Amino acid sequence: MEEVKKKRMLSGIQPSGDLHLGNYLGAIKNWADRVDEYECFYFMADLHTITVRQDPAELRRRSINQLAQYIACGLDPEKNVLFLQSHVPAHSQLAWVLSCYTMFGELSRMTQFKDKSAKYSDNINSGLFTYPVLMAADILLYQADYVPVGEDQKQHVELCRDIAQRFNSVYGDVFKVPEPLINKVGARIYGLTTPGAKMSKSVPDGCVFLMDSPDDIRRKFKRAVTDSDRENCVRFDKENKPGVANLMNIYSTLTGKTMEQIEAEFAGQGYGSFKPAVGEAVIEAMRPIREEAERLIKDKAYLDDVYRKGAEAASYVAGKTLRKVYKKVGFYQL
Ligand code: ATP
Ligand code: LTN
Repeated sequence: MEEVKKKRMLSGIQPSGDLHLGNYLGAIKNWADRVDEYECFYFMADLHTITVRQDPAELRRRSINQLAQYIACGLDPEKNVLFLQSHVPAHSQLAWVLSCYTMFGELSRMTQFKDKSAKYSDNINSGLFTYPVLMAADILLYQADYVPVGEDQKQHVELCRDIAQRFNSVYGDVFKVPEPLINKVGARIYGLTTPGAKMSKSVPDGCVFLMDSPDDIRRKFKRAVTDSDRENCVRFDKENKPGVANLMNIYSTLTGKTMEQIEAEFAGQGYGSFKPAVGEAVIEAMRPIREEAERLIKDKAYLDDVYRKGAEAASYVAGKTLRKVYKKVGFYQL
């Protein structure tokens, strides 16, 4: 029987902060679960991070620590291609070509550019502006079918599709036109102290980092915001009790229990027992991840080897696309 070729999935995360429970439940855990179905490429987008100023030592530390954390979360390097963007020069090379097929007006409309140029008004560099072109290169080099991203990145993937279609209309079918895969709404985790906003590293008090100690996690859950109606009852009501709903969502995702089962489990007990119980469930879920990541971080030779093999596998695929593009646009071949 003929073997069916797996569809290809690709995504990147900027190594611009430590990974948290939102990243894990909203993204990485789902990636790890998809490995048998798809051929998967995941990379650390270090080239993208320097669109805002980075401390070089911190960037270096995060680029390797994040790999350890990805592996510890279940992204097996034997089954997924894991690599660092700057190790594969084809990303920068294709980005230049694509920048000549991307319109100034298109880039001006990107909401991330507008947000970031307001936030970093003293450093509106051209990399911040052309960020989506590099992202399009990341995706198109691998002929990816699907790109799992958060809602905020959808506009960039759509621009990538437009660039691919524009290029293809001139030169024939060079690029696969990718589809964005947007995380389900249920996968959105909110901050423990700010249930109206997503869990984010910029609010560290309400953010559970994968590398937090059990004591840190306990403390954060103790301080979690529940609701203001003083009902003190564990009930799933997103509208009126967003804090409780968020904790229930976390608990449900980790234990597999339904909202009804959780309501029954804590009936008559109030938040005093519920909050620590969610904290303990998170501690237990994070423990093996943290311990494995700590072990891997000490094994730099192994991590370097993963990056080396990842870059090799990625370069092979990316190189094929880049050569085709160079030929199509008319660069003289030796
Ligand atoms: P920040 O913490 O500064 O808001 P971030 O952690 O969102 O940044 P990204 O690189 O934008 O970092 O996110 C990486 C992935 O994690 C994306 O797929 C994003 O959708 C997902 N993600 C991030 N935060 C959450 C969250 N709170 N809930 C669910 N998924 C999340
Ligand atoms: N811009 C994305 C990170 C990113 C990415 C990519 C995601 C860079 N290149 C290619 C998917 C595909 C972000 O900030 N989350």
